[in-house]
Amino acid sequence: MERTIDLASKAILQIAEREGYPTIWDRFAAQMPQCGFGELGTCCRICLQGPCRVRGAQLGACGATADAIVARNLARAIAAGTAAHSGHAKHLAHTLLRSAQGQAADYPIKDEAKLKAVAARLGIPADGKAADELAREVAQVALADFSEKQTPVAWAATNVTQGRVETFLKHGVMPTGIDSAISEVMHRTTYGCDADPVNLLLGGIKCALADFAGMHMATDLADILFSTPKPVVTQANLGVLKPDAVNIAVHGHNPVLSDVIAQVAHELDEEARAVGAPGGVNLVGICCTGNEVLMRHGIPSATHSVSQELAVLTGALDAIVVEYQCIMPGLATVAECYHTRLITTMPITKIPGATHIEFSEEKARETALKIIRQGIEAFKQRDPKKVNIPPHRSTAVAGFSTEAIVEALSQVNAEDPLKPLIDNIVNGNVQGVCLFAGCNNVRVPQDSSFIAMAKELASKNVLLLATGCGAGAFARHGLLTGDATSEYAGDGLKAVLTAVGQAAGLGGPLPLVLHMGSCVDNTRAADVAVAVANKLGVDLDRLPVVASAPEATTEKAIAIGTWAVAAGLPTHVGVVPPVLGGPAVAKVLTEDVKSLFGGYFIVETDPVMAAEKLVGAIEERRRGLAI
Ligand code: BF8
Ligand code: SF4
Repeated sequence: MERTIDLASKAILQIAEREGYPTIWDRFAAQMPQCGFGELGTCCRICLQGPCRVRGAQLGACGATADAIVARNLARAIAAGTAAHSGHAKHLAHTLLRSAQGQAADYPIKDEAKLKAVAARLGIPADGKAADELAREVAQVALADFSEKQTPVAWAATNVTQGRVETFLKHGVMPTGIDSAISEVMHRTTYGCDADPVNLLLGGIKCALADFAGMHMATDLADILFSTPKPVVTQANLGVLKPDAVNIAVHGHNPVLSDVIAQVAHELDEEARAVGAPGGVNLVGICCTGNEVLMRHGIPSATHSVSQELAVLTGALDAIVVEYQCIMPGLATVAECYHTRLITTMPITKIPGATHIEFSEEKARETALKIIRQGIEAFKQRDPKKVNIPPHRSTAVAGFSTEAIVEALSQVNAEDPLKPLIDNIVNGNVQGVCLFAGCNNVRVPQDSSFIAMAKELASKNVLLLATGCGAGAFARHGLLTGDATSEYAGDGLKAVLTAVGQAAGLGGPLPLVLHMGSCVDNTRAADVAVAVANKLGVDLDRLPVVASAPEATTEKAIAIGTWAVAAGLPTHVGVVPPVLGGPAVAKVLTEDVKSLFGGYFIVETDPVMAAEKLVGAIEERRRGLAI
């Protein structure tokens, strides 16, 4: 099977092969054949009598059915994804609180307008309060959202339509605490608890809504602390590494460290020059923390997800600074083959072979400078003979927060910014909207499904949004540009993107795909959908809006997909999740859930077929609205 369709990745993989350096693709091949029970989701290791592996009507030793085992495993995956996203949010809530209490001087409130908007949404009066006071109240409401309480999680209940709130309450899936939703899943899936597959899935959905809340909170608080993104032009792919600069990559998810590194990196340009790097310090991003600094600072993106080791294999990366999530331990192995310093920074993410420099908000700036100096030190050991930077890099226009999209639309209609979008959906110029999210997956030739689906949907006049590593795939392949709009968009979509782009002063069309940020920023796309639904006076489950994770990998992606379904969206997954061993579970997820929430999963590994199915779902929604 082809490993990637990205030319830069192909070039580096050839070097890896020649030198015998192992990557994820080699280790994945060595795993073959993978365990059939695991693939089907019917392996249970929940108690010490296991592992139990069941097929068909067989039962685990305790009597658990295949469907119960599959549903338990799925619910636990959702809980893990929720824990990751909301752990990230909780971290930011603590940072905001410290900022408000004057204990984190490096974290001033950068976006007071966003602070006020978030406070208003939460029902916190802002009148006459200083920013710090308001920030403290917002941080306290955020932290209170984690524990069990009598009322719904504020970030879940205030960021969806009223119709969704009622639906969630009706089906008993409105979370009343983010951490408690996670621990409830762990409780009900432990030995001898919930054995009813449907009840387990509803528990998973409740937890997924806690995931939505945590993600939305992470986005809101990051905007307050680091500013809300605006359109920005940058570059993407391994060609953003520079032979004459100290190249430092930030990798992981939380901007609490990477944003500070982005703020101070150029202060050490002279030190970099002094060790023989005339280009100074060149900061690049990997994965979602890369997206965070790309959206707010225009920091170029080196690569994402499955190809992260390849950044090291260029021989030009001097340091790779990580915090948490999606950081492959394999990075330490490839870093050993070069001079690259792998630097871990968080107490919950240490990797054997890495240098650990613990990060704290109180000493953010100081730690950021110390970390950059590690890269400058490492540069001295760089072997120019081992440097192979592929020439490939693409222009990428990013920074499309909800606010930035509304701002662009307001250039067309200042009084009623959503009207041009809604009018064009109604008149069919824009048939619908697809949010592309999620990872690359070693099972899929890297980027292939994203690119094939996007071209197909764009030609059918579907407006495309993207986040996470999906946005990275589009960036690498030049789809975050107005040129891509001219080349691939259908006539109606092209006319709309051109009109808005011109009005917004871009001198050409908006990009074919609007990059909305990191994975937690999927909630920005949800905000757009909620605003459109409220304006139209219909609920989310009637909008011609769909979601797709064509190359999904992580438990976080499973949690996101699940809340997208609960939010009412037809949601495509391009890799087969481990649920097929539970036929009742598979049927609930792809069919029956529609009658409860309106959304449902579409599992389709062929990208062209997947695009067709999503167009079908959009057409069905359009018929429902009689447009
Ligand atoms: O949170 S898309 S591989 S980096 S999980 Fe991870 Fe998947 Fe990338 Fe961002 Ni999201
Ligand atoms: Fe086996 Fe039941 Fe234990 Fe799972 S919980 S390992 S099915 S005995």
